[in-house]
Amino acid sequence: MSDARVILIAVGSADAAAWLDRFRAEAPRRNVRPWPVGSGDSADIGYACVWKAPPGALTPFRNLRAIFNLGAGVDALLRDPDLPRVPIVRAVHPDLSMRMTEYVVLHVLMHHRRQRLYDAQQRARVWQGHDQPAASEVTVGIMGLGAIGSEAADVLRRIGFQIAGWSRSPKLIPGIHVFSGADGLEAFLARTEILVCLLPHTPQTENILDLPLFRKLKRDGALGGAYLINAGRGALQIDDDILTALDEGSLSGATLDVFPTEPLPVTSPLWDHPQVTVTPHCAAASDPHALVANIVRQIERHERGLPLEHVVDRAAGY
Ligand code: NDP
Ligand code: OXD
Repeated sequence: MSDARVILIAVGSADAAAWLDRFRAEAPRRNVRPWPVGSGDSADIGYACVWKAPPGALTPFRNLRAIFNLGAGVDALLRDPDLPRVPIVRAVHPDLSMRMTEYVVLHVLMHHRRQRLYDAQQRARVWQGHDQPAASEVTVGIMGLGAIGSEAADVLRRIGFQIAGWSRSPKLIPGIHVFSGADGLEAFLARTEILVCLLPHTPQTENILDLPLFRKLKRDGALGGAYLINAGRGALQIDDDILTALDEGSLSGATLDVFPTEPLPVTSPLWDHPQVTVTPHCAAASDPHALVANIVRQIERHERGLPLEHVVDRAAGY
């Protein structure tokens, strides 16, 4: 009878070897194996650390005790109909939250400080300044106030922006005007000039970033228009609605890190739209050097009978 303590690394991205090396360094007395393993060894696998593995990859492991998702979003994992019914732990770490916060702050300031306009002026050798509202005159609205959204909100608040937030459940966060649920969405949008989306992809959030939503944003504030930043998931947004909103003026600019189809097809008009900034789902990479020690610690805690942290609520989808 196996005691199922082997750690499986099932990573389908280019950094698979870096994850394997890091786990071997952090858990030197454990057997750490890359996916796929021979069928004779599958009973020994107790823990699976997963990112971009093919659907069904974990089905053979009947003694699995927990799955560790090496990113924050578990939408891809939960789409696997054969995923074993064991606890799923997602990546929550200050390193990941801060990388995302860097991205959010960079792009909020890019819109706030009209950097795209100054870039265009530089190319045309135009020396002309424009009105610059103070951060305190501008409201940034953050959809999703979880591990990442709450960190980004805090940093933006300290820069001086007015911050509104929207989450599923009500919250009290000092200095942030929090709205929740479907009932709170309109009031949240009505005060938001720069909309930052950091929601997970669930059945409830799919396609939430659509034309009717963009039309409810505040356009007559200090910035004189509304802006979108989506670094959550591509399935939250409807690309054609973003283009329509830009054309009609409901949006004055957009920064998109994620797309319904990734990589973004070369034929997409988003690539060369003058008001759109495209980045290739790179807002925050999970760094093995930051994350692995905590996963190994969680495995050790689990084996001492202590609860796992950051366990995904499968019914809620995040
Ligand atoms: P969390 O689970 O900590 O937070 C999710 C937040 O979204 C919570 O505040 C939650 O509300 C809210 N939420 C979920 N469903 C709804 C809903 N139906 N209506 C309103 N609010 C809702 O996740 P993280 O902050 O760790 O990560 C967020 C997402 O960021 C990930 O799922 C992933 O998709 C994305 N991401 C993208 C990266 C990139 O490189 N582009 C990198 C890392 C993450 P409540 O607080 O009430 O539960
Ligand atoms: C994540 C991501 O969810 O990188 O961590 O997208």
